Amino acid sequence: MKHLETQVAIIGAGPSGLLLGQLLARQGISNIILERVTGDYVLGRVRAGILEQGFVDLVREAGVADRMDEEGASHEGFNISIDDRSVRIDLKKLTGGDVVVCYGQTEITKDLMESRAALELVTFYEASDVDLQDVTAASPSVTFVHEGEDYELKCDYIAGCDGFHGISRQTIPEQLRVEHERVYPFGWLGLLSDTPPVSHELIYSKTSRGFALASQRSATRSRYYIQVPLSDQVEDWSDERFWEEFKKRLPKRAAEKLVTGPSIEKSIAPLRSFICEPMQYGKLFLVGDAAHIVPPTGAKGLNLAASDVSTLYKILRRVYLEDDKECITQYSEIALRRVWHGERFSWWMTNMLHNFDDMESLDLKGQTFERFMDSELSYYLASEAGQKVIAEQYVGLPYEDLA
Ligand code: FAS
Ligand code: PHB
Repeated sequence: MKHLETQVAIIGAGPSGLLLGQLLARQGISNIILERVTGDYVLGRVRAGILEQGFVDLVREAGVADRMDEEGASHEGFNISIDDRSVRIDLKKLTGGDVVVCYGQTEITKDLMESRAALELVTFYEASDVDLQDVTAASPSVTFVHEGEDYELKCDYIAGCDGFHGISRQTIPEQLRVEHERVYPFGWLGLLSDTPPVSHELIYSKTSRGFALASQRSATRSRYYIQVPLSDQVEDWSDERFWEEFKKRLPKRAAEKLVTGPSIEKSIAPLRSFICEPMQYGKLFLVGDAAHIVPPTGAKGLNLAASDVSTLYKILRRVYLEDDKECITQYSEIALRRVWHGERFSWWMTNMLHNFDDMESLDLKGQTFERFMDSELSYYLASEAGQKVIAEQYVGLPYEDLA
């Protein structure tokens, strides 16, 4: 058994773990990251694309914003269309100046990985059998296997940044966890292509055929989604079938401009709302997808992970730089307040924009539920007050400071 020590053990080298590790290192707080798969595998997962201002500010504070500032695109608005009627949500005007940045999660992760390597910070990729020990004791530890060697990593705190399928959440005793979940009766088929985006701003499109989203990664790379039944497999969808269906779900003016091409990535993501309460137990803190999942309709998943990182970073900075150990009790309450707002917005946008007509929903037949949601969406789009409600949440509610 090889013995190691650090101040903060981080489980998972996704955006949560890498961003936290970078912020802590810049304050001289030592940390070691344990990641189950290879760095290339992490980079191969195509996920989020929209960054709230809070996330952008945190990336700048982490000192890895150069490429994001150069290649990221500032978006001052986005569009919601119902069949062929489009309404532009003017984020900048409705929020008094706030916007979002379009820059892929893959790129952020790459920038963080490169910076971590340049700083020679320790990351164990392909670490297996990761197990959290004595998380309620004064000195917790993490055991794992790497390249056939057994390790014990002693630490002061553990940040569980290991996503929905990680080990950290399961370390909180089941009888102490309250888990809220809503699984949606459809998924998102996503396609990435090196084709010019159909619109310079995002289009969230609700049609009688189902939902579609036109997003992007750059002026030459598009990211598109369509709602599909949960029973569909990605093999059921050739590129041709995707383009034909996607075009039918776009507003006419956009459909006329659609440039198609071969997919460079294509996958189906299930949609769920999930929250684990509390988000901490002893010296263990759950961060990002390890604690919560949102349907991507509100572009909140990655952004909620960022606000968790911000709260935990502020706490650990106060613990180590001001010797204030009491403040750790604030984490879960502060993190959950913002997470629930993000969960509600994502649930609301998902209900308003998707077709529920082929399933029983809540206590209503799909068609009836859908008619309520049509009315809800039309009401909010028809007034500046309603659009302001959407805009304020889309750009991201403010981060909360520690008491
Ligand atoms: P991640 O899941 O990204 O990272 C967790 C890491 O922990 C992984 O690298 C994993 O390998 C590792 N790990 C797991 N178990 C471990 C163990 N036992 N030991 C060591 N390491 C372990 N969000 C949006 O805002 N917009 C989107 O369009 C969007 N699309 C998505 C599509 C899909 C298919 C998925 C799954 C998520 C999507 N999300 C989207 C949400 C996504 O961006 C997450 O919010 C984001 O990846 C969260 O980052 P992390 O918390 O770091 O978790
Ligand atoms: C994306 O670009 O992947 C994206 C953008 C906005 C969303 C979801 C996904 O709401």
